[in-house]
Amino acid sequence: MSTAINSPITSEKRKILVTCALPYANGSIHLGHLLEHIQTDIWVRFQRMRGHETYFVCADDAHGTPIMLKSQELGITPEEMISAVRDEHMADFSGFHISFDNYHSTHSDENKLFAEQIYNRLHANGHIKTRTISQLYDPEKGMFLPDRFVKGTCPKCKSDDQNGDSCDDCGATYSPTEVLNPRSVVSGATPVLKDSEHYFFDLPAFEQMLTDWTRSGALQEEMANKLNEWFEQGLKQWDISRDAPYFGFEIPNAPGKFFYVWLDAPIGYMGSFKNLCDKNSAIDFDTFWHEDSTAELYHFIGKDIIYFHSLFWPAMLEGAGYRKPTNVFAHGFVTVNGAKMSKSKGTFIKGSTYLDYLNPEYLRYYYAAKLTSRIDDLDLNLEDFAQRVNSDLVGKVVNIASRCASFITKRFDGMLSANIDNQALADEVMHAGDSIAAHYESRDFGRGMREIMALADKVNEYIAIKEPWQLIKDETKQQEVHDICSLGINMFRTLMIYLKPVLPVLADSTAKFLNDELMWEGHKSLLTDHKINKFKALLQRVDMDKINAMTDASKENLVPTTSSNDDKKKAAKASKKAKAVDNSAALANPLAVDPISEEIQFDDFAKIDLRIAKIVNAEHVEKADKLLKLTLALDENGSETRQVFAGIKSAYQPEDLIGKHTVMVANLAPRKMRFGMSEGMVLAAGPGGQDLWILNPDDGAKAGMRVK
Ligand code: NOT
Ligand code: ZN
Repeated sequence: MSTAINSPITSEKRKILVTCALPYANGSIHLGHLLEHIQTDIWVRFQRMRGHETYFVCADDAHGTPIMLKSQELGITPEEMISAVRDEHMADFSGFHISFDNYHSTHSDENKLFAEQIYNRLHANGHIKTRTISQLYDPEKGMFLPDRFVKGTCPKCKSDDQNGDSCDDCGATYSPTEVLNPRSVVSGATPVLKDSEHYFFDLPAFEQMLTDWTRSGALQEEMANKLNEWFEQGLKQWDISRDAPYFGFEIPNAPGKFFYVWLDAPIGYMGSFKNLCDKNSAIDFDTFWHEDSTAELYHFIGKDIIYFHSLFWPAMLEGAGYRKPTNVFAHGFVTVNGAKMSKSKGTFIKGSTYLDYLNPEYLRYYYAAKLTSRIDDLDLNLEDFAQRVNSDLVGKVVNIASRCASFITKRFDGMLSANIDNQALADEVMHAGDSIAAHYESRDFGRGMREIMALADKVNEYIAIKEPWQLIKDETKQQEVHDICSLGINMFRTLMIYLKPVLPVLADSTAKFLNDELMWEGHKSLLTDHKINKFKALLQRVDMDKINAMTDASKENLVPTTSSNDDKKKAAKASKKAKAVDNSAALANPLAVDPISEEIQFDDFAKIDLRIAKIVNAEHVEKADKLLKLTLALDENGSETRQVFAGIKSAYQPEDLIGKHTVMVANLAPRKMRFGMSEGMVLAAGPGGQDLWILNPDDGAKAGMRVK
């Protein structure tokens, strides 16, 4: 049963296609990438929750010179490399609960088809021009050198070892042909000038359309300013061809010429969406891309790639007869502890390293709490991060549930009261839905989070004033306790509905706890006379030790882990080279594999005495951040027990373990640990953190049984 308040029904159903920028297929996902993917994912989950037909697609950006060269360094084909990297990227994104509808690659049939089609249409419409240009060429390697692959002396300040296009010392920018004593980063050879015919996209022809387009929508203020600057400087033709050898798509009717990676990268959005449509016949490609489409199309990007998305891309779409984006949303860069992410400080943190130590929802929340709709940079201050998550999520939100739940379970048989103790408080929390939704919609997530936390403060204050833990002692106040705690649980539920786009997993465990789906519309009603389940700890506090361990491990990330020394040397060399050519990519060996575990003989296996044990006691171990101390009984009446220290604290509260059965290794030689003797092992499975499960045998199993 639920008690509804009156508020207008959400507006009509929208069709929304959302993308975020395509990560390059030669480096690992790091916390900088994740700002964008988390921002986009929150927005997408919010739209889905509101009932809009929303699709979220992405892909790896698989083409270009750096990818070609890196695969050569690794001694594998580019196809092998990009496929391994794509697997790695997908695993990282799923670890952070990024809910793509599709994750494709720009090196795909669909993308080739659209790249050729768009190019052919632009060509037929007279938007492709050719002319011969002169560029630096590596005579040893037999290839033209992109700017970043030339190094030399700065023509302005004469400082040595500067990039081909800009000087780190004096900040000058120049053309690579102006560099003094130039050398090729690829082979070390002195480059020579060489002529070649290039293909250009005639961007200036689209100036009027682009001006109109940028004024038609609600562009971010900083973006509008930037575009005005570019219009004032005058648009230039864009070089879209590269000469072989190049990893990419060959240009139709132009042997030896390839599309520049940035030509087919945005087309990758279409390619990925087409691939989704081909897998799901209910989604119609044209509905989203036809010239006259009324569906909405949004690109979330970093501030460094605005030019591509707000000039080249809309112009290409227009010139080829497709619709243009509804809007492009740019965000700033991530700094860590106030500075650029640094490998030596351990603040260049890969997504997978983060996941080894911390719950992804902490980061989702912290980014949400600091995101605005503007293009400002965002600082991930690691101490503030721990403090903010602990105080907001654990101390405010989850605290409401942990203060109220046990009374409901123990005293009121898990049933929420039929009464509403404080209608004014309930109304205030329920009515905030529209304003919080407006903050999500406008990507002002930080404001939304502040509003939610202010409500959580009010609810906590209400509970603190009422003191149900005192009232419970008075036999005549039982109904009051029931009503207070029921309202507390309801308010927790409403806040978790608001937080669901940010914290999908916490919302999921909350849904199970409350027997309720936490739909957006649910914020307008309360659960009364409703059965809930036993409360289990929903979220652990962030532990500063884990953060430190994560930054330590990030320092080690500089040398990728591989199975043999030879591989290590090779990978380190490749990494060094990659560093020289691509500072933006993390230095992972894409082919690093988990070491294969050692093979044992049947006799070795037979020695292991696996036994069902009953956990008769479990307790915290002082100063240990991972361990619980378990007392395991090898028979049902507990006459033979073993003491075991198990690293399962992140996943279990001691009180939840007592009375359970599990599987243990009973004949392991006792080991002296810092906290005492450990006389066995319990078996558990899972990636770690909260996702760790001790093996839980069937109900019929009794302590002492051998496991066969
Ligand atoms: N791989 C690029 C980058 O900066 C982003 C490509 C985004 C897709 O990491 N395209 N467009 N336009
Ligand atoms: Zn200089």
